[in-house]
Amino acid sequence: MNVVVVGMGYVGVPLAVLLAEVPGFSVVGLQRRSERSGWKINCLNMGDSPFAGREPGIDDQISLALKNGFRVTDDPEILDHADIIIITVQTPVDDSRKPRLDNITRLFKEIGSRMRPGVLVSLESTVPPGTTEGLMRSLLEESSGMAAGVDFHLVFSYERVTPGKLLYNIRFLPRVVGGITKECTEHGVQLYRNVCQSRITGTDCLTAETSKLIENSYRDVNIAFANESAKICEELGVNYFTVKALVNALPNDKSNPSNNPFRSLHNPGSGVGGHCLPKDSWLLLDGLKTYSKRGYHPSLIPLAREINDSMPLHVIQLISETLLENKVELSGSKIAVLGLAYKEETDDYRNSPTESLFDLLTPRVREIKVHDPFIIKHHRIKLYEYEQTVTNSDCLVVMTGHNEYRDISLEHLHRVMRTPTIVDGRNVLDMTECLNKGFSFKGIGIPNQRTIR
Ligand code: SAJ
Repeated sequence: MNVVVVGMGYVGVPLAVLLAEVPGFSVVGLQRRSERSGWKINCLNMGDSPFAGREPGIDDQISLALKNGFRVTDDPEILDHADIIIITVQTPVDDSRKPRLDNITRLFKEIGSRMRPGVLVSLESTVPPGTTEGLMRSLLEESSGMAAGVDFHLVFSYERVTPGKLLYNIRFLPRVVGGITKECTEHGVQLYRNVCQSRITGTDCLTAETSKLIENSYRDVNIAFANESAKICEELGVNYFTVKALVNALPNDKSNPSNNPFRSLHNPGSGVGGHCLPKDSWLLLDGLKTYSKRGYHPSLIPLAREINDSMPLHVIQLISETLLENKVELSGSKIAVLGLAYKEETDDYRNSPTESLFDLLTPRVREIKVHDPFIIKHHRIKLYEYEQTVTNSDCLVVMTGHNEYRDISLEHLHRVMRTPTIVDGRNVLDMTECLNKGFSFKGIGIPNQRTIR
């Protein structure tokens, strides 16, 4: 069985190397030589992981895959011989929150012009509801002259990758497969049975596409609720994390304490980044616009996006407040930022809140230096060593909850900073300890001042 996985990113690489282990599968990764990702072709063919963050098991899985004949190419001719084609390329939204489907459109035309009868095409990239059965199906049919569901199979099956758990999530999280016909769905389910050891549910395309987007919009709304609640707690002089522990302690599943079907307050933070949450709500709303018969316009989901996108501004408010308490003007200050990645323990900085903070702060301060243990290079933000970042700074801002930031030496920090102030955007430092060590401290969700006696 010839399998082609298109797009060697956070979704495509773990899936391809797991499929390469399946007896009888000959797997090839197809990756165009783009400026951003072309380097992955040689990297993977040399047996190296393209991920800098911690990815348990990925190195061994890649070398095992190479032994099983896995390789990566930029030559689309490989599509001519494929029995299974899985598309895992990114589907971003532009600045006006419009889905950018140009890349995937070009790709589907190429696939359609090359694919053989009987091929199974599985789209994993997140798309607006209706895209698989609509745009993608017509692109494949027009460029192949074949009929979907008759001459070839077409499914949408969404990924649930999380940097740091790439292999685990594919193997052990439930999988949804939505086909344009029942037979297509069955073919898709059979494919994923080779890698997914959890429940695989068959459904239709539209339901699968909508489930993916509602799942991530649900998470985004929950995070927005945490962010708004944190601001309320700051104003009231209450610790949000104390409130969270009390609320989430409602009777829960005693046999599985971390599973609480009744309450699950999320964590507030310096913002919501990554490859999924910042865009998936907009993909959902775009699909709704296409299909909406009554012109329904959701309000909660877009508002949650605005709340989450406003968090870097809240961080700036905390920075200027704490500097003013120390008679330092923002305009003359030197800011030390810890964390460029969008979440802890990864090198992924796509849609990172730190990028927004950097853009908002740069014109308003004297200097801003950024550190991240997992990132050496960024296309427009210079990275510094920790010592260079914090020395002679007026405010230390924690933007990403990397584990190593939990152990920074406050004594050392107090010695090398010009003004000892801290703003904690990820609740990684202990306020009392910081205050005792002589710092001014503000944190998202941490009491600003005691307003109610
Ligand atoms: N975040 C918060 N508070 C929270 C949780 C996350 O501020 O309580 C922030 C993170 O710092 C990050 C952003 O939100 O900036 C996204 O974090 P995430 O944990 O949702 O991580 P992602 O983007 O990798 O989300 C993925 C999603 N998976 C896919 O769509 C493939 C999401 O559906 C999963 O729920 C999530 O992983 C997960 O739970 O691991």
